Amino acid sequence: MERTFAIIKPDAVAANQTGEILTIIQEAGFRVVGMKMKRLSRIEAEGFYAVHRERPFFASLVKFMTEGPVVVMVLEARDAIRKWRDTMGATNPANAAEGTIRKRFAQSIERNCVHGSDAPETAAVEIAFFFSTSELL
Ligand code: FUP
Repeated sequence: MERTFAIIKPDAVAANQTGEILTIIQEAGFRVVGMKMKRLSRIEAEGFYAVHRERPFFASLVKFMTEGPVVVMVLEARDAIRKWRDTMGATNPANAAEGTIRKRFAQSIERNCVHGSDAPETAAVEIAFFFSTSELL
């Protein structure tokens, strides 16, 4: 079993898509081992996306990620990292496959409704960024 880190981003929470996205997650066979709703501070969003600090979209991305509440989650499944990225679809919804979350709900490459870790090392860092061990059930 593997764990990955997921976010339902502010656009999807504001559009009341949280329930539908959770249904997709559960029907895909993930076990939700941690989940909370919170509003990211600017410091948290900048820290979470620190690898993108030099990119031209960084300031806009931080503004978007702090505009309203998000749902942060830890998902468990066999091959969870790849499986969740396949379930989300491509970063840019214009390139996302039919049936993926981003194809269905996302508006743009920035407002793309969900996040998922891209590798085991980043999953470990991202999970620890938001969850203590006792919050993973
Ligand atoms: P992903 O791994 O799918 O989250 O994608 P990236 O790590 O490449 O990008 C992280 C976030 O930066 C994306 F979810 C959205 C944002 N982004 C932009 O806003 N503009 C871009 O051109 C690329 C990424």
